[in-house]
Amino acid sequence: MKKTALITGVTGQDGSYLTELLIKKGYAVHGLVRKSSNFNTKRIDHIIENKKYTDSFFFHYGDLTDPSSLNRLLDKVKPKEIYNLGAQSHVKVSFQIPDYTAQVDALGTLRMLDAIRDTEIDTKFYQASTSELFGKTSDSPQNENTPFYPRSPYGVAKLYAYWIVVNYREAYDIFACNGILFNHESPRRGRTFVTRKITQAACKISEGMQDVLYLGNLDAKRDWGYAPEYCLGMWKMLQKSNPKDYVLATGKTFSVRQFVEIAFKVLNIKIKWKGSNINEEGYNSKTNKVLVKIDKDYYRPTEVNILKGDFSKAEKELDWRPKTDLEQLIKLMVESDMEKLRTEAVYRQKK
Ligand code: NAP
Ligand code: F7E
Repeated sequence: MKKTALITGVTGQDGSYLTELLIKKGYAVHGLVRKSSNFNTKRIDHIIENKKYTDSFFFHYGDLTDPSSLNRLLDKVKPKEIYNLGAQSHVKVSFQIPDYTAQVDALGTLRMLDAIRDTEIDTKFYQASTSELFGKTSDSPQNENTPFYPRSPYGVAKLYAYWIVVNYREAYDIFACNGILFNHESPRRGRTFVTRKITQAACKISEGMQDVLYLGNLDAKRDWGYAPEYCLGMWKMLQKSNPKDYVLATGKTFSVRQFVEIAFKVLNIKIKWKGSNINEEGYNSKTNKVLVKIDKDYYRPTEVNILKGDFSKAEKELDWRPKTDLEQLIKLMVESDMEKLRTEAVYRQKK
């Protein structure tokens, strides 16, 4: 019999890679899909539509804000592993919808843990925790012992989720882990996160389909890794005999400005900068055309200035380490976005 796993957030970036990984490992994967007014399964359609996977992948409507849907699903599926990836995951948006963000990201986690308690199923639980917990820290690099200081409603909601996981582990002996993951990206990254926004815009600009890329804080620094490698780390956490919390990161940090430069460099465009703060502009060093401008609407009320993770515990105990460096990651994102633009152009021509 196949081992059964349940993934909330299965339609997201990580959910789709984790599904592929678990199916490859022989699991039957059950995905929680929230109802939307239009199709939201684009990232997993290649699995849903493939007849080869009819006995490996199943999806169920449900929502992290609806406890009865979670209880029913756990009772029906009785998964051996649960990956709680579902979230309102956009930090900037969490300032606009803080209550909803808390309902999904904080209380949604509590509801999942309570469903495990109520149904008394024998399972292992992974919580998608985040480097946003570290927020305004001055410790660098950050590891599992670094104090938390979240800087957004998203970060605060995930802080609640982190502690309720620890509490349920200690109070009810539930096998539950927090994966404290630093930013991880891919060609499947949502288009409003800064990496994908940049790679997509750089491609469109180089093809003459967009004039300018508008960004917010270019000085923010992040530790960016490659999403499929981080999904392998999630799985490794649940294969241990004792539940623990782990940081997954690359140990390197780069600014948004550097990310822009590398993305354009892949397309043979050298970006130079002039001006400062909201008047800073990035221009093509050959043509002098301005390609990057600042729009202060993309600034956040409170920012996380710099993150850099220490993954040594995961390396030692899980034999996990990142493989893809930032230049390789950006190259594969740019190439994928360029491929998509060309496919769409061919499709438009045929219509
Ligand atoms: P993502 O692409 O934004 O995916 C989020 C998923 O959550 C989507 O499937 C979304 O469904 C689902 N969702 C949203 N609201 C829900 C609700 N009320 N009930 C059930 N499902 C809901 O995020 P990701 O990048 O894959 O990240 C996965 C998880 O890791 C998230 O919890 C995120 O906060 C956390 N995390 C991400 C990173 C990162 O760098 N990617 C780093 C640390 C932690 P729709 O498709 O319908 O929107
Ligand atoms: O921003 C700056 C922005 O939205 C990165 C989520 O997956 O990782 C992600 O959160 C940085 C920030 O990701 C724009 O101010 C500048 O400093 O891509 P982001 P994030 O906020 O780091 C963590 C680990 C998670 O857990 C979250 O779920 O880039 N920035 N200009 C911009 N950011 C955006 N989105 N758009 C801009 O135009």
